[in-house]
Amino acid sequence: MPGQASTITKIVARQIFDSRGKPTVEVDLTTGQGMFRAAVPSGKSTGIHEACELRDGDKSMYQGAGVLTVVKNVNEILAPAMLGMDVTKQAEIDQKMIELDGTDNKGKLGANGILAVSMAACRAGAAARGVPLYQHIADLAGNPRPVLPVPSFNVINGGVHAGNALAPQEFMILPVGASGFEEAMRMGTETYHTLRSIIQNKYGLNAVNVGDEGGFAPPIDTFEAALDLLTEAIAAAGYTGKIKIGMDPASSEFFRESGEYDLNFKAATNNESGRRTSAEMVELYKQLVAKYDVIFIEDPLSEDDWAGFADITRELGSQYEIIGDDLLCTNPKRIQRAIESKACNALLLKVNQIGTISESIKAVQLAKSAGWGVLTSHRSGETADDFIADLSVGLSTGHIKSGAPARSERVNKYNQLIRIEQELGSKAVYAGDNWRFISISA
Ligand code: 2PG
Ligand code: MG
Repeated sequence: MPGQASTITKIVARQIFDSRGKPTVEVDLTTGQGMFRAAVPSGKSTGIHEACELRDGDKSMYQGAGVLTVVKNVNEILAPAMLGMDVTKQAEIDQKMIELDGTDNKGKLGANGILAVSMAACRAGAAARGVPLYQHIADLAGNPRPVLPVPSFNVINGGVHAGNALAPQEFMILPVGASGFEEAMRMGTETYHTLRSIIQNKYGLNAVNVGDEGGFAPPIDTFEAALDLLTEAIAAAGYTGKIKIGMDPASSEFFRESGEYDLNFKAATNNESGRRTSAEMVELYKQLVAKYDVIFIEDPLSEDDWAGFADITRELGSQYEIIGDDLLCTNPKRIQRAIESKACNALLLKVNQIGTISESIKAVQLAKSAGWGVLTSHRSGETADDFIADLSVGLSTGHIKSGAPARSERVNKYNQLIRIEQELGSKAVYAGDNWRFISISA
């Protein structure tokens, strides 16, 4: 029998609201140690191969986006079945929920409900063992070296996250040259505020309104215009060479049935001049990385453009990180296919794409065993839950993206990393130049 400290005595779910004002799921899980809470995020540029985020579909409430069915599933199906289980046994807890759901994509009970329980159980497991959450996660993964990630601040927002005409979704800055996480925050926030002034001077006050992830959404419509702004801001802040650039075009959002990409997909009048083939997109990226200080491209091509992904990885993969987000959906089966077909060389880790912590750990282990990088990620719809901060340290993912250094649902992940760095003291290791690959095998 597990000791009382690690035994689940109660699970209660409720509907709360995310950073876009959309319903999402929160769970309180109780053991002899107390109550442990977790809330799940929600994406907008979601991949079609993600685990099922179950919504009520009742159009008379929340435009169909309610999660009351999931709340009921947790309270009436998962909770009674899991009472008495041991929270230090994360794999058993997650396996039990996978079996109770019984589908491939967690579509019966909802991955959003299952994930909330999985995260809350993980927190309870750490408390039962008397260790910090990042250490508990490191132990679950057999990682002997927890490392603080480089923050990847999304400072220019486009795509479906912003009300401008810019097709690519995210332009990020990474202080790889910082000596530690706190210094990375200083470099990132100074550059963010410098960028604000530059944008205001060029485009006026309206242009410094922000998108879903706290980055500015100026009236620009090309990759080059965004990258010029970042390059100027990094230089003006005094960090040239120390802050690098990452981008997430999230190109599934502008991939058309015709097999082409549409860089004008948000333009008021679209004259089709923005149409590009997969090969033309690869050519565009080659020109961009030659001109700007870019270190990674996430989802350069669409979620099922396996051939395009293999092309760009062959062309640029030795020097640059090519990250699969919609392509992989944190799904070990898709990761395996990408390893075999050399479709990318890094995983975007989003826990709600797969739905349990154990499967997320498996996905990272698989990616790392192939020598890939891993970028821990938030979703564009977030909550105050800062679980992914500890996750990134526990799995030594080398970098984390949690939006701009603005808006509490973004900054609270970065703030938790400041706390972890302080707690580790002289034992803290910052990924820095090592952001791309950190082994987690013993
Ligand atoms: C992405 C994410 C997070 P969303 O594409 O990487 O930045 O966006 O959560 O909308 O899928
Ligand atoms: Mg993405």
